[in-house]
Amino acid sequence: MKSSLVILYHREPYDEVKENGRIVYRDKKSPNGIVPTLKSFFANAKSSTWIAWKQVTSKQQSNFEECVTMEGGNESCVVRRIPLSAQQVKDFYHITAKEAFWPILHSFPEHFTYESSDWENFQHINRLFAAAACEDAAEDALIWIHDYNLWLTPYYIRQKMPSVKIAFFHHTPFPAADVFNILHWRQAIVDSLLCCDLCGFHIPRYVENFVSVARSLREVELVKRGPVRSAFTPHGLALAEPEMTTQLRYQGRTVHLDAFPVGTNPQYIVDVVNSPEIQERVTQIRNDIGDNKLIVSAGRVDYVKGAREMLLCYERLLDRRPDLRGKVNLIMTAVKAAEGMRVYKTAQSQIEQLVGRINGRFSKLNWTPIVLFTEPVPFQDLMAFYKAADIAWVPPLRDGLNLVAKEYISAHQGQDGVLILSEFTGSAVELPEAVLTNPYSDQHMDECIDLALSMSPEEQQQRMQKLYEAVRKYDVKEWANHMFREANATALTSTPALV
Ligand code: GDG
Repeated sequence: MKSSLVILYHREPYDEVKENGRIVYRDKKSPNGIVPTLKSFFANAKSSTWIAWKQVTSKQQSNFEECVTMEGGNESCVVRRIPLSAQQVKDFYHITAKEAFWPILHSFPEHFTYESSDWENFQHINRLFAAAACEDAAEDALIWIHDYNLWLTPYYIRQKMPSVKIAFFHHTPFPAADVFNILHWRQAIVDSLLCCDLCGFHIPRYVENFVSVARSLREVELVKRGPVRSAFTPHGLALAEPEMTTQLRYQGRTVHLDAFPVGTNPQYIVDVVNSPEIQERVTQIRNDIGDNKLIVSAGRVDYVKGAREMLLCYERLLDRRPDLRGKVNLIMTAVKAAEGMRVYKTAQSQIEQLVGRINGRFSKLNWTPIVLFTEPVPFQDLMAFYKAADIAWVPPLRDGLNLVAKEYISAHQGQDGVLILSEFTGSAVELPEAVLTNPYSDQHMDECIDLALSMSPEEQQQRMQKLYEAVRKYDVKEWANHMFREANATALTSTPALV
């Protein structure tokens, strides 16, 4: 049976475990994150395909099982893995994506490297994804593609399947035209995105940036535009937009545009932090640090995430305010990048050196200012850190959205806590009651940490209640539901492609 829903996402939706010498594809343990939500739609469709890539050796390639079903799953919900060699993965994900696309998407043109990119490999892998999708999709299927790694798949799919419905979601920021257009391959990328029925972004600013890129390169017609939804702050913030384009027309096709930010799973986080086991961990952490203020910072090592700026601010804090030495603790996860991502080496050593310097300068026998984890901490521990922390510090220089901010809010259930959030994250437009900070300004960073450390419990609660309301309303299920609603609605207004 052909699939009515095809999801293209770089990660597989299960954990691969070996049991009695046999490989079993088992449900992922944690229901947090995007994959479990997407998977519930995948598993509930009458017939569906999930397409991801899998690294294989040349020996494994010869008898590679491309299609698998999950343990206990519906036989008509198939996971298709595109087998890639280590070299293809390196060229595609570690070099072309991370050294050329990522810096442009995050408005860091100074990190952009053209020479090392392998565009042909990128095209080839996108073609493999598109061919797999076309093989499985029904004529009227919905194909949902995720992120810039698959930028070209809409084009390849559209060539073969003019009437299939294509929705694309960008998880990263979409930069202004004068930055995006640095990309040598900009026309091919934009032509492909213009083959979609629905192109989704986290916030209206990214939609508007995409529109200005499209208009700078092609004769697209603006069809519909209007005020942004009430979920978004329309004025006064770095990434605020009062209005947004919702329909374009190009070569006889209507392209719907929309902003619907990814959410988290607040109920699950609340259940975890309220469990006796985590409550005990939280009490233990609080007992260990006494009356000290606890700050948490979580994320991957990446120069866009602002860890360096945060650490320098923390160092200035301890320099400026000797009264705080011994009275404040920072727990930081800076999960190191996969082997082979040379672009993150400098960022990682910067973090390690700064943490070493700060701890070396200020530690006392009974107090260490920063505890750093470079390996991922277990999810339960992270939730205990969130719950125990007085402050979450989220300082990216640029971030598509940022889920850590939403997870911290969920863990505090509108009661207490302070969120310091960079204005340059997509989340800031949804969460204006956070302490919004400008990571490009030392002075502003200093003012924000001072404010967070001295905020009264009443003000904390006032802000957190509003933040919690927003996070609960736009959770990860609402994000996926929004996409399905909008993608289905496009059928009413779209005209099939001219072939
Ligand atoms: C991309 C975009 C966009 C962090 N440390 C640990 C750990 N984490 C988890 C957090 C959170 C996730 O990693 C990070 O999510 P973000 O949203 O902050 O960032 P990216 O990974 O860069 O994701 C981003 C997102 O896509 C969704 O569209 O928001 O802008 O860049 O869930 O909890 N988890 C565990 N241990 C850790 O040490 N277990």
